[in-house]
Amino acid sequence: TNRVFSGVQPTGNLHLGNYLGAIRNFVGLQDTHECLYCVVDMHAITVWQDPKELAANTREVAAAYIAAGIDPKKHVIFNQSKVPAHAELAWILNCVARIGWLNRMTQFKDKAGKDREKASVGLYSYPVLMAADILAYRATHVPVGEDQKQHLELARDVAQKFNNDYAETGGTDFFPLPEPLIMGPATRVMSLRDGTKKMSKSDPSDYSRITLKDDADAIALKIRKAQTDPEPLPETVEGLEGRAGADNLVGIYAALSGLSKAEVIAKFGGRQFGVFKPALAELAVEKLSPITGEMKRMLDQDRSYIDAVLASGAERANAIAAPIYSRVREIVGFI
Ligand code: AQP
Repeated sequence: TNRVFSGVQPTGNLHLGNYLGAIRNFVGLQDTHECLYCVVDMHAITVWQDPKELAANTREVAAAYIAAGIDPKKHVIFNQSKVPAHAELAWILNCVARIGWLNRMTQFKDKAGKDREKASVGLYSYPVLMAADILAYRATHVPVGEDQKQHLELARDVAQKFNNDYAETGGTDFFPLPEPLIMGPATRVMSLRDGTKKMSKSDPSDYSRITLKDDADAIALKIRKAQTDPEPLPETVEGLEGRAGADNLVGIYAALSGLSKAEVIAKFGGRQFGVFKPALAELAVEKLSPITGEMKRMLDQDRSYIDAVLASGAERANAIAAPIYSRVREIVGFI
């Protein structure tokens, strides 16, 4: 069977990159795959989170999933910490993964910063927990943004090594090697303040990202202030090369409209940003406001519904993961 697993961290500031690079693609897989979409709260605490905010942010991600169009009756929406198999399997996989593999992870290097000795051990072994998230369900496909590609490769290596290490007791082909699904024209949305950096939740500047909490005015303001150059838009897609800010805005327009970048350039090539930016703002508001409006409604008025979705999702996720983990225990030799 084809089983999809993916997750988003409840670390606040859920943004357009998370939506276009991940959540929107989750929605599109529902007709063809069995899907599990997780709010990865255990990943979130690899960097300290205020407990009250963590709870609110967990509901926010769940609300985004539902508002974006994931059907919680047909598919599974849950938070990671409610299903014990994630942590249990992560321990075993920590013993399968090699330190040398983790040392190559660029996200750790970026997030740990200069003083690496002060980073949490959890941040370091984050990719192993991510492998456990996926393998706990023997998921075959993982829709993610481009920045997660390296972690997915590690998950495949971990699965392969587990299967080999435990071949004699039933490991052979036990874990499928999960395939990344890096889909659509917006697999890497860039910061609105710096077109060479990815749009991110932790950027100190609120102007760097459009969040799923922004109203129409905030969206318009942030796009108006987005960093570009003084030239008008080029007449060809090739003309976007070396113009990171312009390229990013054209990419966002393409992703939101369903047009290709070439089609966006055909429409706006030669025009000034004074024309293009308001058009982009209008499009962004049109596409995002139904989702952000529904999120806000749920978070303000229907928290018990969100909690019920998460509770039912956790039960169903556990029903899939528990028997798989029982097999893992046997394969490893735990009695
Ligand atoms: N800029 C982006 N463009 C496209 N996809 C993106 N994703 C994140 N940023 C972009 C994708 O969103 C999913 C959820 O991400 P996450 O919350 O699990 O982790 P993250 O990558 O750490 O998120 P941020 O926003 O980038 O946070 P910080 O500030 O901590 O670095 C993933 O599928 C991711 O690829």
